[in-house]
Amino acid sequence: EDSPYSVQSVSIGERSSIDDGDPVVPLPQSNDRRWSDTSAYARKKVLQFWVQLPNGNWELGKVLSTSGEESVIKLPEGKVLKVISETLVPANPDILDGVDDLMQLSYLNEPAVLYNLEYRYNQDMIYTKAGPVLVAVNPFKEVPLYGSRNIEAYKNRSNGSPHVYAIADTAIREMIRDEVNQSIIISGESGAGKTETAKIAMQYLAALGGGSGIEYEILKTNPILEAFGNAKTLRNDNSSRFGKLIEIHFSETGKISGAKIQTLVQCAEGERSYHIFYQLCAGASPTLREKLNLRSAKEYKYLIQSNCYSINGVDDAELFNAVKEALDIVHVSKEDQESVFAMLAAVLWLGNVSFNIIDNENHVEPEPDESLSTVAKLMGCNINELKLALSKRNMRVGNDTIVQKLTLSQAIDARDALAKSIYACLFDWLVKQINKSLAVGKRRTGRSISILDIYGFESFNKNSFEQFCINYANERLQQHFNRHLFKLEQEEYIQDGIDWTRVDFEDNQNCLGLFEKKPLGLLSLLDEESTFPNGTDLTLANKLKQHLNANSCFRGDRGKAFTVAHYAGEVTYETTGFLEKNRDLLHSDSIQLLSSCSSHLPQAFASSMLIHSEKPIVGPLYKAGGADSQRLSVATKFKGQLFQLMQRLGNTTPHFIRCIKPNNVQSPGLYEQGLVLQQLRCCGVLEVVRISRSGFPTRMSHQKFAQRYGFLLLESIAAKDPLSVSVAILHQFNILPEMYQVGYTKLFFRTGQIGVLEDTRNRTLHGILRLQSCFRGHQA
Ligand code: AD9
Ligand code: MG
Repeated sequence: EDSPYSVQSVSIGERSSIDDGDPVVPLPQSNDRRWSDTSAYARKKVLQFWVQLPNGNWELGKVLSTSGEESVIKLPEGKVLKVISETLVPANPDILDGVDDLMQLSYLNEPAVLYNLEYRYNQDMIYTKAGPVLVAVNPFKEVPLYGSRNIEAYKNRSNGSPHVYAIADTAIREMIRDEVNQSIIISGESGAGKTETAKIAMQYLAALGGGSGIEYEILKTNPILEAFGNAKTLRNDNSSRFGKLIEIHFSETGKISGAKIQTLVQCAEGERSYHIFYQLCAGASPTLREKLNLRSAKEYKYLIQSNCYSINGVDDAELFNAVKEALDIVHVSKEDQESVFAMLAAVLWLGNVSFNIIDNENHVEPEPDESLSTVAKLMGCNINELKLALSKRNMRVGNDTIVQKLTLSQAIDARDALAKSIYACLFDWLVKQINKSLAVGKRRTGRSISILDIYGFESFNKNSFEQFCINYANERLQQHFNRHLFKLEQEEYIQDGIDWTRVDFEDNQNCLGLFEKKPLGLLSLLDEESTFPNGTDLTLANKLKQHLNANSCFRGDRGKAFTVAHYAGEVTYETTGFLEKNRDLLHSDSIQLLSSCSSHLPQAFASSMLIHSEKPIVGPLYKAGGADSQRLSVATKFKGQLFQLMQRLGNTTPHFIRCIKPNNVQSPGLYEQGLVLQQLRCCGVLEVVRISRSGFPTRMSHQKFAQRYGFLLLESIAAKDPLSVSVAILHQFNILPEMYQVGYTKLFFRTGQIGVLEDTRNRTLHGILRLQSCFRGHQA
């Protein structure tokens, strides 16, 4: 699709008169012809139009005159320009400024949507509905939309404006009404506000389902997971480096009974390392410092690489105390907490281990200094075994084992791989402890609401393995979104015999196939190449090109690059580093070292690393307890976790929230049209509004409808079958024929229709209840 920003040249003259015969500079053709309301017919009726300026932004203009194919347009500041009439996009009347739901717009086009969101954003109304989807624009400042009073207002439905609270409220109600598990799926770019949105949703659920105290524990998982899983990046000071699904369980009485967290493996590191390292260095007590031989952050090589020790407005020492308190609350014992901190210190000290070259083949041994001895002490291992693990490698050749000395770069890799694995295991271990503490009690109903906070689609100038994984995950989620909103929608209409002109929608099955097909898909080929000792980034690229060129979503590029046509646009990946990042570089010697440690955490880590699996082996084979244990490639592990996630989401009713980042500088009050538009397109918001509005998004079975509203009938009708009752209700309430359709089994309504009925029903019910209590009062 062409970018709307490929506008070449438009002259905007500051002129008082318009008839001086300047040559007309042609604007490019409108790039988006999907909007029916850009038709010539629509154009005739409107007074105001959107005009695209050379910088890509849209401005509102009035038509002064039209001759032939061209129109003369006046912009707000009196500027006048000539454009090709066809490129004008009709604007909505002023009374539609800032509507709650984009579906209410008479003219539904990109500039109208952009303008509506901006209009609301400028008044701190950061939430807007796009049909069934909630759009949230990051305010980058505190907005007065949260807290107990607002929660109360959504709970008793006195506030009807779009909000995360409203979504959470609907989820709870539907969970109870339909007895179906729900999910709230939050997506968006880095820094768009997903994690904050997830917390806001959790707050609402905790407020409504609270009482047992477990909700407090659940909320306290946030500071822990953020300390250990988030880092400062260029795009977000508090960027989640992992994806998470938190499943909140409810009891029969609608109270929270427990929760379960599932994480999606951690992605690339940030500009600064994980927050917890800085927090530990800044906040540890003198006793703890001495125990861990702890120094200031500036003395650790892993932390000085970025030269960024603090974050504006963040007090690391204070946060450290908050993390400790949160760990208390989720029942991680003081001893375990100390072990956790010891592991963190061990990772930091490992980074300071240096190597000396001992022969002329560049083989090395670790320097026997304070770093090395501190690591050994913290992990509880023998210093000589640590030395060996960092300088030698046992290789199995047939039935023999040979010992290979490591060169400097191999030793550094081994050291860093060990540090990374310890950290990754520590994170997983913590999640496991938290899950134990939150374990769903016996009174479980099996009903739950899951909140998914996952990194959004990424497309940069240079895209690597991390973007490859992230975008693959998003492709899966998009399919979930599509399936739910479009496919199911259509199928349901057709099944129920509703007159429904088929709407085409993009299915991304082909792109998913490109990733997942066996044996000739991106993931399989990547794993295969990763097992070849001689595989390189170039051989990988060539292999992909050789096998995948037939797929229309794939294109081999020059050198080591390839392009995938994702649902959100094309992304070109550089295979540089793919194999290395996909292989698990941890040596069996390092795992053996961990299992030999006297501290219990390293031992637990060692056994968790040895996964018994049928999956393809990448990296060396390990012997443990007599059985061959295999370690998975990063991509395979990722895919496995993703499938687990999707499986959990599969049986839930989803609610979607799309977070939008209005600028790249994390500043309040700055709304960049181009940036917003690109995100709206990436997450399919525009498409979904168009399709939802054209259909009948609300539906109810005849039976349910008759049951729910039948008592409102003023006159009793002869036939008592649900269909007849339903039709009688529709007539009584004067619902216009174009606002509903009667299917074989269900009624289908246009947006907003059922609201009227619900209101009447609630009013009537309240009336009855009041009468009853009056009556009882009299009796007494
Ligand atoms: V990433 O993919 O994990 O890098 P997120 O999770 O999408 O990203 P996050 O929720 O961390 O972004 O939001 C980034 C920052 O935006 C926060 O630290 C807040 O400063 C700011 N933010 C986001 N949402 C809100 C909000 N509703 N109110 C106020 C907000 N500030
Ligand atoms: Mg986040």
